[in-house]
Amino acid sequence: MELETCTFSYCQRPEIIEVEADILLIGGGMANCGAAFEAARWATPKGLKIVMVDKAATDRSGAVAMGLSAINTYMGENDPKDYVKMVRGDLMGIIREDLVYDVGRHVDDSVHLFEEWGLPVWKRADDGHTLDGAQPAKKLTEGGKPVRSGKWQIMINGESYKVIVAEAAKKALEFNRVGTGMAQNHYERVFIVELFPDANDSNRVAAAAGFSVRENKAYIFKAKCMLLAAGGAVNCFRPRSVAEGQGRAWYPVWNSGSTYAMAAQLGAELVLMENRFVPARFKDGYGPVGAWFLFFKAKATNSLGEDYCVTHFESSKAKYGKYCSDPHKLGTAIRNHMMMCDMKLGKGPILMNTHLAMDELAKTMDAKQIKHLEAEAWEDFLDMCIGQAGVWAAMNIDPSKTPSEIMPTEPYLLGSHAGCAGIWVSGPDDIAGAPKEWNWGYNRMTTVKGLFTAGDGVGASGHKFSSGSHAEGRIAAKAMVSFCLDNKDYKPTVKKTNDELAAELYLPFEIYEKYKNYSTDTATNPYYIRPKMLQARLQKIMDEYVGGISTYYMTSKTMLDAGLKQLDLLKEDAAKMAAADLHELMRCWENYHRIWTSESHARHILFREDTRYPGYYYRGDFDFVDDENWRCFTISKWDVQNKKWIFSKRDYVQLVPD
Ligand code: SFD
Ligand code: AMP
Repeated sequence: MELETCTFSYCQRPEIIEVEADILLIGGGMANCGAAFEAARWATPKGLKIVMVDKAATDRSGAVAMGLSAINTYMGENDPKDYVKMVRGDLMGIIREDLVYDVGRHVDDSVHLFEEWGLPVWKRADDGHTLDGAQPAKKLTEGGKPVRSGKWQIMINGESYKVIVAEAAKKALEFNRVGTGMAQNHYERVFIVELFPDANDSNRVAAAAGFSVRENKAYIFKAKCMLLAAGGAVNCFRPRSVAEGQGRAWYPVWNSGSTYAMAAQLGAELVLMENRFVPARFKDGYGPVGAWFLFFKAKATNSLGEDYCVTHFESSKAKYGKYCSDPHKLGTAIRNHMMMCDMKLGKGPILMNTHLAMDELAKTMDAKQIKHLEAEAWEDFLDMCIGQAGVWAAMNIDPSKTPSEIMPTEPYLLGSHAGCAGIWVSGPDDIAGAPKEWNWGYNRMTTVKGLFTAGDGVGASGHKFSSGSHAEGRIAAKAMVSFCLDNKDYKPTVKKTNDELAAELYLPFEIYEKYKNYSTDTATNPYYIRPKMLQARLQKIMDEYVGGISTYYMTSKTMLDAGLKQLDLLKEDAAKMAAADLHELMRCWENYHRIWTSESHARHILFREDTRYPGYYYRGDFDFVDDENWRCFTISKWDVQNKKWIFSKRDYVQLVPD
């Protein structure tokens, strides 16, 4: 196939801006807000420059954009070792225990900072009642008792959670900017497309190229080290939402796999990319269920009133063995599996019995307290998933009277929630029993020199959530400051010229302008494909062959082989994507990142010959959990020279006894 090139013969050349930094933060989400805060403290006195670049406005970017109603990881009275056990159990026995422990021992400090910065944390009054954030109470650091929804989760008034965390990050960046004499060190609405290796060392990161989604400007950032924390991957699979509702998803639609794709393209090792997260969510609005299960103590049942976690317990245990041997500790994937069993039997809709839960809680309450309880029920969604409150209002659902349907969603790829896809990283150097190979000098550095990650980027270490991602960003930031001090004389150099890089970024513009008059409808053209159509094709392939909703998450070698063939064709067509404006240009590059992420996911599922995560995906040809051969890390690496994927297994090592 003849490849198109951009010579700016048809589209306008952008202004090219080169920015130099010591530490580059790619993404402005929870992890990188933590990193900015932490790095500024240590880097500024040493004269090290920090730059943050976010595709959106940091105040409302990433997964926490809408806010959250709970912080899902807070140790408090718990031992981080128990946290490791919980994460191991939930993720079917394969995690990097050094990384998880490291998050556990640091996470509370981030939560205490959030409260210090103004985030209202609910407290338990002496009489046992709930004091929401508006009522005066002692802070956590002063001995205030949080309202625990579950063992690890605490309730917050979190509509403005991200704004609060971003404010601290922006202040830290400002401190660094003034302290090091920079003109600007926070770039919003700049989408990073690709990372580039150093001209003299192919395994070292040197530069990141991106473009403004508002102005005709291309950016080349050069840095000693980078923290790639651009979130997880959404919209790789065909979503349940259609037509008028499309665009709604549970995880943030603007996290398009940039983290995994850009790391893979550089040759960084990825781990457990077969893992995905399929959350049970309130139907159509994607409202999270945790607060309902844990805080309101609601039960989900099938339409006959049966509890699927009871009726399908024995059969699941017989099939998937020890990972569902304790009815009180069923992991997220296995709970999904049991729900799906009933759905396949036609026993849906599956209902969250909000009304029964509220009746039960109201038994010990007076009228005023009941009103407060009802407000809490609505606030759960108004704080983090406004669309779900909209569905309730539109469908005349009063949660104290009517149950709501829940559904398993389309799959998401992420490393910070109840999933663990991601990048293989160096761990802390002080964990007893951790293999030497798990630490190569700098905490959270990937296998590419100078490239770090955190939050959704770090693989084999789920259940960090918002707070753990922030803490992990801080951990990485400290290591990055050390890295800079150890590499003081390093000057990043890139093989390609800035002009060549800008031409690559703007190629979809050139294609559009060159060919747009070849048809009467600019959406349909023999010479190009618009990103919306390409995305639909990607989603259809992933859905039908790689275990999406249309096959009830089922796939197999034959299906994956067929899907991978189609992905190859899609990649050819992707080189002909066309963009009419800057927004569409971003859509094109998001799709490239999604395709890389999706291919890696499919190839990992193919490599792992067991059904490690029933309820997330099934291999019809290996429908069992095989601990003897597959309780191990699966590692992939894109061989940059030879342009092929290389797969291997790496030993799982248990550090915290059962
Ligand atoms: O209810 C580029 N999460 C929850 N965490 C909790 O602690 N409690 C909850 O209640 C949680 N729930 C929840 C959660 C998420 C969502 C969407 C909902 C409900 C509806 C999870 C956390 O939010 C999540 O774990 C962390 O936010 C992960 O942090 P991080 O930093 O890994 O990702 P991010 O925050 O999404 O930030 C990504 C950033 O990258 C930017 N970006 N920038 C430049 N170039 C590119 N190419 C880029 N691509 C992306 C983004 O703009 C963003 O700034 S509940 O369901 O359990
Ligand atoms: P969710 O709202 O589903 O994202 O879950 C929020 C938190 O609650 C996460 O820590 C989940 O692991 C936990 N959680 C959700 N549902 C349950 C459940 N039925 N049992 C135990 N923990 C749950």
